[in-house]
Amino acid sequence: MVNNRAKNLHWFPGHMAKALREVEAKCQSVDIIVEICDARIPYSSRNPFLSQVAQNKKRLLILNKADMADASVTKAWLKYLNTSEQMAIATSLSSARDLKVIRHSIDLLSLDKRERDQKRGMKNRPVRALVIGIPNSGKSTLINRLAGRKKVLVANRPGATRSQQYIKVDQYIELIDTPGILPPNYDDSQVALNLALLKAIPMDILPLNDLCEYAIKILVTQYPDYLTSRYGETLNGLTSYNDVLLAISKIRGYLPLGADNFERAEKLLVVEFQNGILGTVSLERPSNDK
Ligand SMILES: Nc1nc2c(ncn2[C@@H]2O[C@H](COP(=O)(O)OP(=O)(O)O)[C@@H](O)[C@H]2O)c(=O)[nH]1
Ligand SMILES: [Mg+2]
Repeated sequence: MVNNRAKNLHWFPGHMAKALREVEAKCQSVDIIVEICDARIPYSSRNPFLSQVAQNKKRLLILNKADMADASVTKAWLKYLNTSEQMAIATSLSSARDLKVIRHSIDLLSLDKRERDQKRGMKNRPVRALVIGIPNSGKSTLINRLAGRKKVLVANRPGATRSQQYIKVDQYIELIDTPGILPPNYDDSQVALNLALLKAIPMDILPLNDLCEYAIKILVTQYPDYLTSRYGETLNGLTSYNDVLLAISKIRGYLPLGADNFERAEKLLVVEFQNGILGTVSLERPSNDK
């Protein structure tokens, strides 16, 4: 019953519309879009309105933080998300190899553009990319890792409302300097739970026990070994909210707080889940209704 208890789940349509207008304006001045989402929740961490504001642009979809996701599920997502309009790859931004894959993918996506340029006699015009995604998906990390020490301002073009600046990655690629921030779409309470459990939105937006209940449900149904390997064999076979939290409270010495006060154990479990301490997880799987 998250809907009734959710505290701050009001995303005003006006804010959403304004953010999307800003992204739309940025899209005008680039050749391709690099959209970045969370590999553990490729559905919940994408804004469904992006396709409306970024039409007719080639798109690279990056399933980031793949190091924290269930590898077999990520593989299934890639198969599902790779389409003729969109190239999908999975990355971990601390990996040098994955950064190479990103560059290579941008190269592939800009083949048409380079051919067009050549026909028009314009040689070596770099491909311009807008990095876009919801907060905390890894936009800044990606830009910094790609640009590295060579972070140079290469253009200052007057736009409709303010000037647009580009960061030179290398001879071939330029990134727009401010990433397009897409608002998370947390009208849907399931999406909000996914976002909060993976730190894509602040966890205090939702009641702690809703988050914890959801985490326990995922763990006992999909990753039962994680509970025992993190908190001990006494959790083996426990599936109910109370049983799991009581066991964790005992093991961690959080009792006596009163037998039904599990707040410390709830916090511990949610924070450890969020930080990937329990193990790699995927909260969403590709299916026909996604
Ligand atoms: N585990 C992991 N963490 C990442 C990865 N990419 C980014 N992060 C972390 O995610 C957080 C948000 O990244 P940031 O670049 O600030 O996201 P932004 O809000 O989209 O600009 C930071 O703590 C990053 O270190 C990744 O591939 N794997
Ligand atoms: Mg950022």
